[in-house]
Amino acid sequence: MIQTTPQTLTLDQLFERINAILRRAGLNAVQAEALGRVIAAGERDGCKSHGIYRIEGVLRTLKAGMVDGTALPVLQPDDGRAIIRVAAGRGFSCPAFDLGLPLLVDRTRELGLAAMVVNDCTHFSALWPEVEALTAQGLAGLVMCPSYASVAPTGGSRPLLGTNPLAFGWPRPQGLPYVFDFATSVAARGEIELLRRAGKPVPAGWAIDTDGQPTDDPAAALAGAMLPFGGHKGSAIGTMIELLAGVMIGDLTSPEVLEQLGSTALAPFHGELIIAMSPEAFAKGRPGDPFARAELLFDAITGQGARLPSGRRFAARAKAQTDGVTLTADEAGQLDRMLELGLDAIG
Ligand code: NDP
Ligand code: PYC
Repeated sequence: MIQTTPQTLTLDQLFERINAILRRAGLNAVQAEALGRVIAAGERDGCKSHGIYRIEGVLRTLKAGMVDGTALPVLQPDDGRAIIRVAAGRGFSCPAFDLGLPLLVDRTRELGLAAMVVNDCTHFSALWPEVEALTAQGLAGLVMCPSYASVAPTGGSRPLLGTNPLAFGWPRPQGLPYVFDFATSVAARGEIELLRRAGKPVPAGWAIDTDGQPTDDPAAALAGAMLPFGGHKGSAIGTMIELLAGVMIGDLTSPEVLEQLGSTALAPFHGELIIAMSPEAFAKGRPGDPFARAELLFDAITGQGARLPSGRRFAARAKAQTDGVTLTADEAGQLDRMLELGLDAIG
């Protein structure tokens, strides 16, 4: 039955609903489980741009034959060194990350620093679930990936860089980790798509139209180019991500992704770089406990009335754990349609 009223779900019910939709659409159990957890976590944490809204894009990409929903990621032969490689096999990135995580954690504890390279994956998700998987193990993490050409470099006027997210996490022994996770464009592209659907204007400074002129029209912004955050600084960091998580790992850069995919309506296909560090190993032999010193810094930040990144997200999580997640009638109806019709729900 298609819902016509708002609906409140427990977190388990939300995951089960998403998982069922993904299985119905043809994802194997490994991929549906990994994607279901990440999408449900996005909705739980109030990250609408990477919550249930992304299911439609997953299904559209499957229907277009641009991702293999039956792929199983494969851990590449381990040479005992710092770089761990996982071949996603043209499946989604999330199960590939899950597969490589235990070895990445072991290797980081052994060497102090290790990295996971995920190749040949379709990637649509937020990065904080991966950073938090590392901080939960007492490790610091830095995660990045390209997307598809949609951001003009500062001084340019055409899409070239991706929205290239960058996430960092620091473990806090007594509490929730310090985590930031953001697009290197002013906002994630998903935010503009959500504004378009809501009929709302794009804030000033986010995007330019196809003539290179500032625009507040979401459709014109999506057709034109987004702008990097912080001007030339964001432009350079976005370029660094193209280099480290594209060129350096032998995978596609954002302009190459768009050329292969031919559309920004599908989830991008590229690689991902996850760097894990042991704070104790780096601080060895130096004065002070790195975790205690980090707390002094966090206290000084919040002591000025500033908030730590992820604070809003953690508050949304705590509320959702108690109250569940409320979907609008439109959202609940759309989930029902996707469960009933599978890939036929996608026009
Ligand atoms: P936001 O600008 O919404 O947030 C960026 C970060 O800044 C968050 O950690 C946020 O914490 C924090 N923050 C926001 N306001 C403050 C404040 N006043 N003080 C301190 N910290 C603050 O993120 P984006 O729109 O840039 O990105 C959203 C998501 O999109 C990310 O999760 C990213 O991974 C994802 N993304 C994925 C892509 C992909 O290719 N897979 C591409 C681009 C983006 P909080 O959440 O608590 O507000
Ligand atoms: O929101 O910019 C974005 C995005 C691109 C790919 C996945 N998310």
